[in-house]
Amino acid sequence: MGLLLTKLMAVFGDKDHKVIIVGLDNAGKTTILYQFLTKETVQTSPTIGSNVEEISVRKTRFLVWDIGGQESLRATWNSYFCNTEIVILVVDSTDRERLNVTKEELHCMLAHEDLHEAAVLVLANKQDMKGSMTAAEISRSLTLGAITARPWHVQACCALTGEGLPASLDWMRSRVVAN
Ligand code: G3D
Repeated sequence: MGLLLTKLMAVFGDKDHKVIIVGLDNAGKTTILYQFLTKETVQTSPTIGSNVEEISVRKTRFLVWDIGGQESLRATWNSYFCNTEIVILVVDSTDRERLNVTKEELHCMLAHEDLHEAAVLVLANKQDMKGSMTAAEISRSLTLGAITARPWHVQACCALTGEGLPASLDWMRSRVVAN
């Protein structure tokens, strides 16, 4: 009965589902968050501290925390982990040089006990740019296949046009409704 009630609450929107957006600085986190909200491209400045916004997807509500990605701020990421249901990792698909840093940050973060239950959505952003890596390349480089104990998904997208973002929201909704 309790489980049924929880599922119904997820479908009918009685609960906020906590989501964090992480990724290195300049990956496009803030642009994606505001695309989710407005479906318009916004002028951004580097995230200092965090932005939090509520997004509603067919009555399922997500409280989305955009956490700053500069090196000095990454040490504070774990203070946001508690009760997180979905981690969105935003990757600049043109940034081959720092993909290894992203991989290390991802796997270190997923080892944190507060994130053991969280699903992972990797957004391969900036697909509009020449020479960008494909979602499959990013998936391989981040060794996403090694994540076996939780649901994960990789989605190609372009935050400037919003391409790929509706599919991401659908996946997020399907995850929380499935739980
Ligand atoms: P962050 O929050 O991860 O630090 P931002 O990243 O959202 O501030 O974005 C960093 C820069 O990348 C911004 O450019 C933004 O417009 C750009 N950007 C974000 N997503 C895309 C995308 O899909 N394609 C392209 N071509 N650019 C993108 P500026 O010039 O303002 O620094």
